[in-house]
Amino acid sequence: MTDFFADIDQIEFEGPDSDNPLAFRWYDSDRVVAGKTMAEQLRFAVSYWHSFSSEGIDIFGAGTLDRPFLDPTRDPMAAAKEKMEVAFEFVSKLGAPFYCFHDRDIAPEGSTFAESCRNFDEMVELAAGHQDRTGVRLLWGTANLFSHPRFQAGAATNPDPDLFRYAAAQVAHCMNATHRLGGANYVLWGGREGYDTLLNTDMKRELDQLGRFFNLVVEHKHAIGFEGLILIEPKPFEPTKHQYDYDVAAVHAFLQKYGLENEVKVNIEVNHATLAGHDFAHEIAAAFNAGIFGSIDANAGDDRLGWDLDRFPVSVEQMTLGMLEILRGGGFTTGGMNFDAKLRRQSTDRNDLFHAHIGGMDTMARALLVAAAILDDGELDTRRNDRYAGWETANDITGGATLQDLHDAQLGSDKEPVRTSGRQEALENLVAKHIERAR
Ligand code: XLS
Ligand code: NI
Ligand code: NI
Repeated sequence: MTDFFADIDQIEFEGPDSDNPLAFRWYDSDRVVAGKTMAEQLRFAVSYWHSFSSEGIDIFGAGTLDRPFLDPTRDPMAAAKEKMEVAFEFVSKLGAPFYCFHDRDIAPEGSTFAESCRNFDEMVELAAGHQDRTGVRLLWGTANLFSHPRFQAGAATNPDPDLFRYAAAQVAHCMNATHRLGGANYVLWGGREGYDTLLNTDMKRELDQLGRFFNLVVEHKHAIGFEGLILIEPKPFEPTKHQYDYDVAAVHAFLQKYGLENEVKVNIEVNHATLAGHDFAHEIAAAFNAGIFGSIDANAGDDRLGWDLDRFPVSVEQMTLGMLEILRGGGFTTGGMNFDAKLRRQSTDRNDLFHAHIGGMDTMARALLVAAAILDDGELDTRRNDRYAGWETANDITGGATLQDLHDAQLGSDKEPVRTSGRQEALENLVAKHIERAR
């Protein structure tokens, strides 16, 4: 085991009054909240790409973070092995139960597909050893079908069938590896599955290709006996102007059209919801309504910047409203909360990675406590149910009245519908009260 984070010991829970910046104030893994431990409710995962495979580059400048194993002059496999040791040191010291990766995060691309597979297989065996040694588990794996220039026009939706074949092979290999590592789920993020201009794009054809691709993925899942969920991660745009997996509603319609609605669920990312013009909570509720809720990429955007900022979550209120929908829906099964979030480019101390995750985990843990308190108290749900109370006696509508029947009945009645208050502000105050009080 490395001592890359030499001055960090195991991060422990110390409670809300602690002043130790390297302790949890809210995330108490064994504490039971809403029927399960916090660890079971939240199922936190560290994302390998932002934390260990990215050095803080932006479009204007070079990397700023202290990640010596990303030095391009080093032997790629030796560097990948060191990176993996650092990753497992970090996740174990943090006390997160899971991690997530793209194939290319853990192993370098080779000069041929076969060499890439060999590199990856070698690193997967090492990961299996690290998992056994530390008890850290894999929440999900995914294939990177967007970084290499070969994917400039997408993967499954590429106009060139050779690219479709290449992507299919890469996904099969990554699914096998995820299965080998006991991964709880497998994720497909659209990457470059979308388009920039209709001048060169046959949208109908590309959507059919994507439907075919996902059906192949589902068939492969069953062929290898993988029991986790297959998850699609919706995103409205970036890198392409129009991503096909725009939001939960678009993904649900797509899944129904291609016969996948009982096989594939969604991985909802907070910042992607914001980019689509939705609240995080809306996307979660939409997914539960459609029966396709799976997992969460926990991060945050910025109200004024319209791109995928991947900040660590800090808003207890925003996350509370999301957690409320997750608890109402029954919580996670095999999904969890992956911190698809990265350090700001000036956060250059090694320990900043701990501060970022501690803050994110405490924010989500606190949101869980507040959401559980709101449901336990019951007033919010009582008020919501009361708004619909009239439907309990609306037997004419539910019992088959025609439009003409409703017309005739209204004509013979002098009853005016009575308006009642939606009480939004009072309900917002109710949430604020629980945010203040939940401990
Ligand atoms: C990009 C996505 C990506 C996926 C995994 O915006 O969030 O990081 O989560 O491929
Ligand atoms: Ni994202
Ligand atoms: Ni994501």
